Amino acid sequence: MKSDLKTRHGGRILADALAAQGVKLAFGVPGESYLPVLDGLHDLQDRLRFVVCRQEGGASYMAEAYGKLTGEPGVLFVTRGPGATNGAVGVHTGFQDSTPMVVFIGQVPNEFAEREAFQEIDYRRMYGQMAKWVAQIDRVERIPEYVSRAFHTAVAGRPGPVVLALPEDTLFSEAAVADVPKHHVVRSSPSPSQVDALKNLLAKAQAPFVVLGGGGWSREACQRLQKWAEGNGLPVGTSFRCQDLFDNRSPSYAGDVGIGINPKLAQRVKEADVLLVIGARLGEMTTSAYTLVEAPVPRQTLIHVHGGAEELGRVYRPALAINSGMAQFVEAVEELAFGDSWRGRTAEARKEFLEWTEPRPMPGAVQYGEIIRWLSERLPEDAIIAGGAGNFAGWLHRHFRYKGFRTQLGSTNGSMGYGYPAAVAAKLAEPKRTVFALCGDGDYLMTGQEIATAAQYGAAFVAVVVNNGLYGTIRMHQEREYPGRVYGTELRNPDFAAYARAFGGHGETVERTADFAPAYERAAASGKPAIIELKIDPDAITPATTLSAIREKALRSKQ
Ligand SMILES: Cc1ncc(C[n+]2csc(CCOP(=O)(O)OP(=O)(O)O)c2C)c(N)n1
Ligand SMILES: [Mg+2]
Repeated sequence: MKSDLKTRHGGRILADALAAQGVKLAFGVPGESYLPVLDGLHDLQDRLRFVVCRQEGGASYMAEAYGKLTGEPGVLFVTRGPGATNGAVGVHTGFQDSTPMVVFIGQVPNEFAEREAFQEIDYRRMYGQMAKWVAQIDRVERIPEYVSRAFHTAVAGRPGPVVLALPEDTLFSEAAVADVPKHHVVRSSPSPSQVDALKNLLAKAQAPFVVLGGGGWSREACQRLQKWAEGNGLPVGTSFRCQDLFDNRSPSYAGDVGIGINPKLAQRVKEADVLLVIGARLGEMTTSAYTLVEAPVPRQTLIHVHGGAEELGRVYRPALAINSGMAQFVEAVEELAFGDSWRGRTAEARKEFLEWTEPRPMPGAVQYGEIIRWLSERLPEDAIIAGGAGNFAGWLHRHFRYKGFRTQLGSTNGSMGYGYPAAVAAKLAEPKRTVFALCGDGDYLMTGQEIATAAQYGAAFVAVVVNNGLYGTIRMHQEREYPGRVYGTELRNPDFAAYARAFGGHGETVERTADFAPAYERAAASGKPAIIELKIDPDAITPATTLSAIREKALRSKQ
């Protein structure tokens, strides 16, 4: 049949391969290293949109957020050397977040390989630790095979990023090859004996606790798991920045097992006799630096369910290890019933959650916790909340109630600058849903120029920039370790509202709590990318304490 195949250049073969994999959006910054790909994409514009961004850091976060939101691999194109290095942050984020991604990087022509040619890097070595698989496509006729493998690998087991380097000669050469059909999502299921073992362990439990997290979930799997947990009166927590895996309004929801955890919840996790961990990796942030669950053999009877076989037993030696996809696990256990004996403890945990998440007064004219609570009630149930990293996010984690699957986009690697581009990607992927971004002043300016991308593609959403004039998180640690010796943590900021307007967006500045709601309504109605600068008192460093209190305590302890 070979004779029926049309001859195409490598760029077109690649573009067609992406279309065959079902790709609808790709993000990137162009480079002369992959011109044939742009030429190939040129003809597919009605099916596959290439979103051109302003810096590869933002572009890579967009691809990551797209993968996280949709479950389909987020696709990123960056040029060699500088593009590849700028784009690394989203790949690292995707790796730690178990997000499917396929990243394409330009590469020097094979005839110049290994000479340290212009912008040459060996991506296998550079990305080796941040990706599930890194390869280089050296022969044009093998492009469909590599792309098919890349998509299969990105979504299989524990999802994650895959990197493919594209030497110039591969892209410019021509071949007559067939496309490969769309990838399968390969996930395993629990065996009947594992389900029996789980049943026996849980049946004996007096104080079980469930932690949900990680990648590979679906809306339906979350809903069915919630029904099972509620039916059995099981208490459920969510791992760091995975708060949207369980409706926070459920009587079974006990809170966020992440950074700045409710001490009462931490105690519950520690004292659980059976800890059922579904999908979470049990990383440093989720375990409060490996104290809630001790490595390598936890005190709790640990049932660990994970999509990646290699993850099971890597840090923790579980009593029962189940290698399974999330939906497959839910399907296997949802008929198991355990009676009502856990309900009393779950109701207590719920009460503690409600107490913990009540906003408390903080210094200054802006009560930021109340604003988050207002947003939690004002935004539609399916609104997507994208957040960056910094202490400002602590209020979001504590006071916002996530109501359903993929209403949260965050970086579990604590990577600053994530929220804004993640929101751009979310709005482009799901234009009908309300999108909201929460950024810090330091955090926002890491990728804030992507407001140009939002304006260019008509991604209208509201972003709040919480301005405390500080790299506040670092200042907090600085005051704790070296009280009064402030250095390298202060910021002199632009007028963020004017910045938004300069890009064709809408700008607001809020300095009092009561002004927030009308500013939000104006911003949301503007139909433009909007920024609300929220000026908070720099002393209000966390939802629970002040910088001055931290400094005084540290000074006292050093006396
Ligand atoms: C890309 C990146 N660089 C540096 C850090 C270290 N870091 C963590 S939080 C933080 C400060 C965040 O500042 P801001 O966004 O203003 O939030 P705030 O803590 O003031 O609320 C820094 C520098 C990081 N997490 N990610
Ligand atoms: Mg700040």
